[in-house]
Amino acid sequence: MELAPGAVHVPGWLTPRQQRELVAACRAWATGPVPIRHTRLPHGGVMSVQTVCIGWHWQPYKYTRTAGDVNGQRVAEFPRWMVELGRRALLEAYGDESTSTRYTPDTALINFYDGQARLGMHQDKDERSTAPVVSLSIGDTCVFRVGNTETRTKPYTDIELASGDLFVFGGPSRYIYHGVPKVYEGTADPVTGLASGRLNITMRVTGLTD
Ligand code: MD3
Ligand code: FE
Repeated sequence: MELAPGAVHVPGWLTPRQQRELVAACRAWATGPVPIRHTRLPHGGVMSVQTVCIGWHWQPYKYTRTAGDVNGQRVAEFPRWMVELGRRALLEAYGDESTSTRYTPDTALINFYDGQARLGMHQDKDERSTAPVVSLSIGDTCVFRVGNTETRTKPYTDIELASGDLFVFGGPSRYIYHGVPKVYEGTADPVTGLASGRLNITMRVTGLTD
């Protein structure tokens, strides 16, 4: 369903098997060269969400190859299979073969939410590309707040994102304010391999080169 121009939600897009494979891959990245951590914000705050990045490392408010705020190591590479998954996601959401085959995400932010974690309303503006963002959710269901491009406050729409859901944000929705005000703890189906919590993978195009 299209929530706003360019914002397309596809419930249950990932099969249980794909979800299990993604959970396994994310586990390996979470314990890889740059371990998953609570990102520290420049003004002293700490995010309740835990994040690990691949391809490029995001820290507020830039992308680098190495994680200067964690351990200085280079992040794991962005795998080819994830580029293909991103293209299939775009094709599913927009149905446009030529746009999807040109889509080449080079980074993913992998967020892990326990039952208390939240993500405040924000825009994603650190990428130097206007290409769409592909979001995949696994595990506990959450409330996802889709706002507007002008303010971090009303008007907004609250929807639920559940395990296996795909969301693509492109076009006029690329710079929309959005956040995660609540996670419904214990709603995950353990067949995904996640015993508890919520995993969200967002693929992006940084627009950067080395
Ligand atoms: C709309 N993640 O990583 S996914 C983020 O569930 C982020 O972890 C949330 O917001 C999460 O920046 C929401 C949906 C999403 C992701 C990126 C977007 C929506 C977006 C970028 C632009 C517009
Ligand atoms: Fe975001």
